[in-house]
Formats: sequence, C-alpha cells, structure tokens
Amino acid sequence: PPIIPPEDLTSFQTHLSRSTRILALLGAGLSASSGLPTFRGAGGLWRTHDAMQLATPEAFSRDPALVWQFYSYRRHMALRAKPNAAHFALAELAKRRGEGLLTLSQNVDGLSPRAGHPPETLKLLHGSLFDLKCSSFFCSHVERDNYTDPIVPALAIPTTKTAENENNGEIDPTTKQALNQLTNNGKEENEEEEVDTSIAASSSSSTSPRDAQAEADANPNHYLDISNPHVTLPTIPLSSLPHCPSCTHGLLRPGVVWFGEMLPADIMASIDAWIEASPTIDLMLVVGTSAKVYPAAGFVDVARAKGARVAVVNVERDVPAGGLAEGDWLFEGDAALVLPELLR
Ligand code: BJW
Ligand code: ZN
Repeated sequence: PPIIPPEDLTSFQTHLSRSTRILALLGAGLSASSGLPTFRGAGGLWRTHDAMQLATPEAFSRDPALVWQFYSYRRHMALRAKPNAAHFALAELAKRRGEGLLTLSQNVDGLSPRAGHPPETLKLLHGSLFDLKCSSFFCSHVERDNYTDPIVPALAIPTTKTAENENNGEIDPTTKQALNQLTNNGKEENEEEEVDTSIAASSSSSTSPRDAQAEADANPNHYLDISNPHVTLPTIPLSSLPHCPSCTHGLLRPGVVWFGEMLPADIMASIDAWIEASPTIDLMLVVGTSAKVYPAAGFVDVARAKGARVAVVNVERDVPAGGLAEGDWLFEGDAALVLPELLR
C-alpha cells in the first residue's frame, strides 16, 4: 500500500471537503495499473517506433497501415483492460460532486466512461480510440462508440505462428513469455497455443464495451502481441483499411487528437464556460500525467490563477511545469492505490 503521510492526507481531505469547484486533469498513468502503457518512459515504444511519432497526421499520411495497426492494437488492449480502483474512485467523486467537479481526461482508452464516470462532467480532451472519423479534408463523417474489434478483417492479427517464421514457426520461448505477460496479465498459458491460420476476424463485431470485453476474454489468443518487434506485421494494402461509409473514398482514422491538431472545439468551449462560471477554483487534481502536452497541461495554470491548490498523484515526482507551490500536495504512488485512499 502507498505510504501517504497522515498529515498530508488530513489536510488534503479537509480541503477537498471544503472545495466546491474542482478541476481534475487525468493522464495515461491512471490506466497504467489496468495494464495499458503510458506514452513517455517505459512502454512509450511500440515495436521500434516512439508512440509519440505515430500520433501525428504526418505518420498517418506516410504510413496509414502502420498507424492503423498501432491504433487497432491499442483499441484491442483497451477493450481487454478493466477500469481500476482509481477510475472508480474518480467516477464516484464525480457523481457526488455533480457540476462542481469537471474532469479533463487526456486518455483515449474509454476506461473512465466504463467506470461509470458521468459523461456530462467528463471531457475527453484527446478524443477516443472508439470514435472514428473520415480523414478526408472535404468530409465531416464521424462515428462514435464503435467497439468493433478489429474494425476491418485486415486489421486482425492472425493467431498464427507463420508471423514468427524465424524458428520454423515456433515462437522463441522468451518472446512467448513476454507475450503471455502482456496479453494475459502475467498468467502463464498452460497449453501450447493452437496453430490457427485463419484470420481472427470472424467473431469481431460487438456493440458495447461489455460485449467486447466478454468476447476478448473468450478469445485470449485473438491477437499476437504485435507491439513485440519480433512479431512480423502483416502487410495491409490501402484498399483493406477502413474506409468512410459517407464519402466512400476517404480513409477512416481514429477519432483522437494528434500533435499539431486542435482539440475538439465544442469540448474546449464547454470547459471555458465552466471556468468562466467559477470565480474561484478551489482544487486542481493532476493524476497520472507528465503534464507536458498543451493545451491540456495549461489548465493547471488556469486553475492556479483562480486560486486552486494543486494535488499531484504520480508514481514519479513528475509535477506540472512551474512546480509545486506552498499548500500543494504531491502524493507519490500508483494512482490505483492512492486515489481510493484520498477520495474515500
Ligand atoms: C503513473 C502511473 C501510475 C505512470 N500511477 N502515475 C505550447 C507550448 C509548447 C508546445 C505546444 C504548446 N501548445 C501546443 C503545442 C504543441 C503540442 C505540444 O503540447 N507539444 C509538447 C509535447 C511540447 N500540442 C499539440 O500539438 C496539441 N494541439 C494543439 O495545440 O493545437 C493547436 C496548435 C496546432 C499547431 C501548432 C500550435 C498549436 C495537441 C496535443 C495532442 C496530444 N495527443 C496525444 C495522442 C492522443 C492519441 C493517442 O493516444 O495516440 O495525447 S500525445 C499523448 O500525450 C496523448 C496523451 O493524452 C498526452 C499526454 O500524455 P500523458 O497522459 O501525460 O502520458 P505520459 O506518458 O506523458 O505520462 C504518464 C505519467 O503517468 C507519468 O508522469 C508517469 O510518471 C505517470 N505514471 N504510472 C500514477 N501507476
Ligand atoms: Zn468521408
């Protein structure tokens, strides 16, 4: 369990109980203990690529198949992941506080919504892995809450060892162990996996995250761990990538916000309105984020300018630019352990 100095816990909880306007900024560290990697630091590499280099419009124009494989993999992993105690603790706080708490999440994994966080006060700054939009400049097609996994058959990773041909189709035992750890949360597979040359797309369609979860649980070998650079990526022709049903020629892309792109205008406007309506902000929670990406990180300064005391929850001493001020808190530890304590 995390060691939270009792006097810090008390002073925080006293302040929380007196706070009426609270802003929260969430990042990838919130979902780390659900098994989803963060962007910076360990886990920020996907195959040999820096995750940050894949999250750009340039990467998508250059190699849409690679970028789609990255996002398809992350959609799959996010569907298999479960919200953790921190997601639930925040969702409960949000239910208790109503309009008094506005939560700004940079996460695209869908775990806060699945923890029951009220959608009215949860702003997804960087979109969602489960939204799709047309990449054509001339088309405005958007689809929300698409949990189909994989989106198109070509994005299914065959559960075959032919992708791993170096050892006569046998996966090297250490790779396999790493694979099992990533895909089964550390549980060893007791059976040798079947060599299945079919494309794992047959049972792909699902209508809700719950169904997708059940489906993913039922098909633990649905995907090879294509984040492992030793697993050969299938080559996907452009024509097999997801296409826009509206204009028919544009490629669909994930409904996330890439570097150099604007955050959704309606979401920014609703945040501005909440801030405008707050003569003061009492508390700013900064959870599991390196707070290096703007404009998201800038909300910490906005809150501070309205008088907020800042509480950082992070496994590292990773604090927003500008550092901590007198009266702030730094709770060092796994958000999934610290937040339920703080918010109880
Ligand atoms: C744990 C833990 C555990 C681990 N418990 N904690 C002003 C100044 C400088 C630059 C800019 C600026 N304004 C705009 C920019 C440019 C750019 C930017 O910010 N660059 C900076 C990197 C310098 N911003 C943009 O481009 C934004 N657009 C924009 O501003 O448009 C207007 C404009 C356009 C053109 C020119 C100028 C202006 C868009 C930013 C979009 C970011 N998108 C991504 C990808 C989303 C899709 C996807 O998921 O693939 O969003 S990037 C990536 O970073 C992702 C994340 O949401 C975001 C933040 O990362 P996060 O969540 O903080 O993760 P990490 O990995 O960084 O940190 C994890 C933390 O958790 C660590 O601290 C760990 O210690 C901790 N941790 N385990 C608790 N168990
Ligand atoms: Zn279109």
